[in-house]
Amino acid sequence: MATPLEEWVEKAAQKTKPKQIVWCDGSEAEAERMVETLLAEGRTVRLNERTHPNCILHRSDPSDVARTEQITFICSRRKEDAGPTNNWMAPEEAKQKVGALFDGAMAGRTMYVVPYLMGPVGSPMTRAGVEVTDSPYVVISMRIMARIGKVALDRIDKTNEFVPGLHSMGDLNPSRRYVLHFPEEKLIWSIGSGYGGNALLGKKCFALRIASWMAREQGWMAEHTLILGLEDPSGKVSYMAAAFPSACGKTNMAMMVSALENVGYRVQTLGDDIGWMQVGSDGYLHAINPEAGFFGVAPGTNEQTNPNVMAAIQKNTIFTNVAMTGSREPWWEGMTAETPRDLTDWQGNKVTAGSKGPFAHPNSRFTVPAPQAPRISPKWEDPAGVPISAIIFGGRRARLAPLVYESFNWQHGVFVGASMASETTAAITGAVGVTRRDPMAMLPFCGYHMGDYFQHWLDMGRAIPHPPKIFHVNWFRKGADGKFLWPGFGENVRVLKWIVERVSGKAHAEETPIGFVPAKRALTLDGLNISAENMDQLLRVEAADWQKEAEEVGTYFDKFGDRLPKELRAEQVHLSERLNLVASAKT
Ligand code: GTP
Ligand code: SPV
Ligand code: MN
Repeated sequence: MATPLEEWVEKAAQKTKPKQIVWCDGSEAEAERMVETLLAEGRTVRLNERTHPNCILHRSDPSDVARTEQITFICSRRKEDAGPTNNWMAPEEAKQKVGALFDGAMAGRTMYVVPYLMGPVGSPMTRAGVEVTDSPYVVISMRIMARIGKVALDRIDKTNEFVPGLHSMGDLNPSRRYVLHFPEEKLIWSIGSGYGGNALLGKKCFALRIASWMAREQGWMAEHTLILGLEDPSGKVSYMAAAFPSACGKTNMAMMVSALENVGYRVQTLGDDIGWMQVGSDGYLHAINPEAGFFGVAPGTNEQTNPNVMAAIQKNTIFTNVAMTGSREPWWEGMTAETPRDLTDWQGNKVTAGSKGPFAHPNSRFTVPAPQAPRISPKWEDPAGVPISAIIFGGRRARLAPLVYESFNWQHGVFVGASMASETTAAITGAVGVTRRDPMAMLPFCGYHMGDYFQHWLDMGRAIPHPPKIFHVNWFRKGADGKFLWPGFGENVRVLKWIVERVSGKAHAEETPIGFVPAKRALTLDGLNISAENMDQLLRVEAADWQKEAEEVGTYFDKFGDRLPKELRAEQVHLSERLNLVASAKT
């Protein structure tokens, strides 16, 4: 008798009509066969075997270079359950309309069946998925990003539980591109894209959109967070999860080489994009990284900004849409001060004297196995996860938000997350640099009504006996000259140190209407060449600007109607009142 998995694969094959079906085991030999297929297809090349052993460069279709939010839908039975921040399509309509595109979509092609686990083997938080795809690039990417093959099949055989995901490249025409989620059925359909979060279905589709829905049903959290450990001079490690929007610094922070290593503060890497969190038997919120690799932004990465990333991606790495030097090494803007001669751009064209950059796509990326991170934490695959003592929200705010502030308590921290905003980046198709609200960095990833999601955060706070403290950071504040005020990257450890010291009640802070900011001299700035004036600007809380912000947040909250938790409205009103008090004290 056929298993539920075999039945589902059979149904997918009947619809898409591939010429053959290959069940993937995740082996080295299989990966090698995929690479051979990709080389023959002509959009992939091998990189320099000596400098970059077992590395390839893949060039995606030029119309398919980032996550596409306009064609991403939540197909819940009721429209109101998707909420005002998601695109919605009725499940029957979605199945008809997009089902037609899947009809015969794999004709003449191979269907690969990729069973995978999200989470470490043996963790109670781990879940299984199966992606069928006609893209060998997706298969080798999934092999790095998740645990695929036998480990996953074994689990599915035992439980018969898996999230099915149907993926086809389709014809890559953006007008026939769809990423659909059926949360009640726990089903994913994606067609017309072979790039990143659109196509690696374990990542955003399962581990965030479907998982956020599951998490609310089951009392846990699925969040767009890195996970790191900060080791102090005594050897104690404090774990933190940080939620920043796409291309706002998670990978870099998780893999940071600390500027305070010489005094004993080191950063350990556990995850760079997604955290699944559950209350542990010790009463702390425990986090696992459901992924097994990092899909990181290439541009801006170099030996100064992040030597750990540079070391990690020397081998066994897939580069996508980066440029290539004459000696077949990967290259991108920000890697070296000078553009190398004899460069090939991300579309495979020779760069000539008249060529205009950028030569690597701004959302070009590397896909690298997590264990290659030089400071991977010994606990990164701990089935129990790690206890989180701080949750950090952040984003790109050229103005307004100080370098760091601490919320007054969990409820206020949820307000800080819910009212977050950030300037858009190249990780998403569309305009770059537009400030938009992105609650908890989950705007594109929350699989249900955002108002209910806020309520879930509030409920979780009550369910965690020892809740993490909640902070907000901004590495991207700019001065009047338009330059970043803060050096960022490895220097960010100075902020993490203050955060950990606040958690243990040691660091000094000054109370402001928006929360606690570091008191004068509370941040360790030894060895950093930064002017007192810049530090003042970085930590300044401008009441007039914040009053405007509080009003805008109030208007934003109106969107959620009666699904906005009243606690958050109260927090917004209290913020305005505190700001008014400060303003009237001044005059
Ligand atoms: P996603 O994978 O899209 O979720 O992105 P991410 O949040 O992991 O962002 P990532 O660390 O890849 O950084 C994105 C861009 O921001 C890169 O170009 C980095 O070089 C840059 N960046 C990261 N951290 C800092 C920082 O502290 N300061 C400044 N100025 N730039 C940073
Ligand atoms: C993001 O956009 O947040 C990413 C990249 O992490 S992708 O996987 O393409 O969604
Ligand atoms: Mn991300």
